[in-house]
Amino acid sequence: MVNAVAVLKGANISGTVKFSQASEDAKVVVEASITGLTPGKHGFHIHEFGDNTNGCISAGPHYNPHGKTHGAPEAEVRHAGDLGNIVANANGEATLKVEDAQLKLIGPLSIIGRTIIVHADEDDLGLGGVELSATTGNAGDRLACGVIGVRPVFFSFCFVMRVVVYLYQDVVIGYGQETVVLDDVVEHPTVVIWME
Ligand SMILES: [Cu+2]
Ligand SMILES: [Zn+2]
Repeated sequence: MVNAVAVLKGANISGTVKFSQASEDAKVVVEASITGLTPGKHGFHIHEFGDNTNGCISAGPHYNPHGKTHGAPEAEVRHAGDLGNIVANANGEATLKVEDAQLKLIGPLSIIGRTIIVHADEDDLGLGGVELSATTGNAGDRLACGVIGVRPVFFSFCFVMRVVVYLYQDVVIGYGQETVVLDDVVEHPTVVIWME
């Protein structure tokens, strides 16, 4: 499991985008929460570089390791970084939860260290019929961006306790007892209790 996060910052916009991938061939789960947008659709992409020295501009073009043209997230022909649009409600708040088969956190095509950007306008998903449709979806200005970095993997308290009990089960079973012959009864008695 690899987890990542980007903190989006713009003039009036803030938000977080979390990513996780269980294995290199698994889909990447993307969960975004953004505030301060104008209501409606906003282009949402991963751009090639994690370089924000000149603001979101220096993040470069859409991340496109396979040399394809711009497209919708569900299209076969798309940039790997094409996540389509995120839709803000009347209060300017947008949330998104998707699973994506072309993004990677694990392996040579990892998006960690690249930039995620939310745009001023709607991404036309390559279908707008103008010159920029094929490269950017004509999504307009880069309103907010953040570099995707490694996020720690947290386990629940119960999960951690199960692991501890499993590792130290012989100690736990033997504590305060003169003779312990539990192995004949059930192989991992304490684990059975904790799994309930
Ligand atoms: Cu973009
Ligand atoms: Zn694109």
